[in-house]
Amino acid sequence: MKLPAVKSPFPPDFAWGAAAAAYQIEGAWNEDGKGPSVWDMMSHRPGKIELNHTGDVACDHYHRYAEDVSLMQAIGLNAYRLSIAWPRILPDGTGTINPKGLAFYDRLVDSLLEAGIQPWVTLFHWDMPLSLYQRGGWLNREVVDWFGDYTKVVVEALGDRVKHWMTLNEPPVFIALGHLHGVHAPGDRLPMGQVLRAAHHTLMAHGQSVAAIRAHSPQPTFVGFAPTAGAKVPVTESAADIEAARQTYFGLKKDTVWGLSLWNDPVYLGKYPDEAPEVYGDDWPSVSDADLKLISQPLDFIGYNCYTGDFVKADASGKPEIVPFERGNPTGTLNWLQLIPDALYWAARFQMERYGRKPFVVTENGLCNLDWIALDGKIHDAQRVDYIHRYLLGLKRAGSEGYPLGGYFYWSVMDNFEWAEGYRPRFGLIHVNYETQKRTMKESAHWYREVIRTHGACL
Ligand code: IFM
Repeated sequence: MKLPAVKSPFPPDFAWGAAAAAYQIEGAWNEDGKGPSVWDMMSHRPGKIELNHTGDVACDHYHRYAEDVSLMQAIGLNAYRLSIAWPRILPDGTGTINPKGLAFYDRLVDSLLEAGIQPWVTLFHWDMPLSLYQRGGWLNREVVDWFGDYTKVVVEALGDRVKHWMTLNEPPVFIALGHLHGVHAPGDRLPMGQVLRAAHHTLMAHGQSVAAIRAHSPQPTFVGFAPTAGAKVPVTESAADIEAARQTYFGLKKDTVWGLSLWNDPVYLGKYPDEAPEVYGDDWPSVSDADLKLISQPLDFIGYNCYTGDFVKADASGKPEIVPFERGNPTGTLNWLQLIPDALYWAARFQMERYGRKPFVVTENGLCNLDWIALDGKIHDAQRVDYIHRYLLGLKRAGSEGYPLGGYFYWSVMDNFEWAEGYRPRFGLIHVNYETQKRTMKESAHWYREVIRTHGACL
């Protein structure tokens, strides 16, 4: 008897990917005409980054990209998420184009395509040109046009080969950590009113960039962005706990910009959450209909960077309550990274309930671990394997329940510069020896290869 074929929750064109970002891996910080970025400024200031590490050399990917692409091919990736360094293309942020900068991404994109790997390009992963910061950066409304013009340059150069685009990576992080808490570049601690104004400009710049991609791409595109927020997972699947988790996921809090709805509602629904003016009071910026129209350019997928989250329950009166982690709950080597196995299921479900059904793309997910090369020459990162496995099972459940899936990008393809924490946290599928630049595939890379080969059937 022939058994009926079981439909895979992962569609045939599912992107099995890994990600990285320009400043974290490229190095070559001042080569071939690149201008300085806010991260060059920040990392060169003594005491700002753990052990005063910088991205000056990083993984030297700028010179070693061919080897890196071969390793991606060896893992079997069919997609790689890279970011473009804005100051490599436009050293001053606007105006004169640096052809050598564009040529690097030209070579990288060609190598990826030759290796059968689709480039998914992020236009901004935090390295704003320093000269634009000196003109006000995200606080200056002109940033909307600066980012739109930069997008046009990149899309005109790469759009014949690149179909998949993301505008911004994790706007809540570069706005909160960079402009409110001062621990990421540019290192500012601004009052909340200014932070919210910068956030609004960021979203408008996203909209302008989407419009520029659509206007200048010579081929059909797949466009989105990559916000982040901790997932909220109900402790039980009772209706009350699910509702409590949903409310917490989309709720806003005064004095922070971490709420997912602050970023996603204007993008997908064309309006800020109704509660925003009340929550933020006098700090709330003035927002016009035209601004919201620009921000809410239709997107092709729901992107989401997801690492961690919280468990939530309804208390006796039905009010949401965060359930503290059990002592000893598994974490990464960064404390904020808690293991929340069902995170991707609940994130996909809650987001699609609110924003409609579009392919859900996990634009980042990963674990920083204590990885080193063992005496047998291998890297036994069993915890990373287990972490990815559990999160992918959550994603698989979402797919099995009919939520459309578009892709999964492990963060990161290789160990790299983890911002304020320097090179200590290792997230990679590939181990990097920063002294020799030797790359070694970790066990997780071999395991992920099998997941990709079986199109998720081995999960
Ligand atoms: O390394 C970062 C990345 O740049 C943005 N998302 C989270 C990662 C791990 O912290």
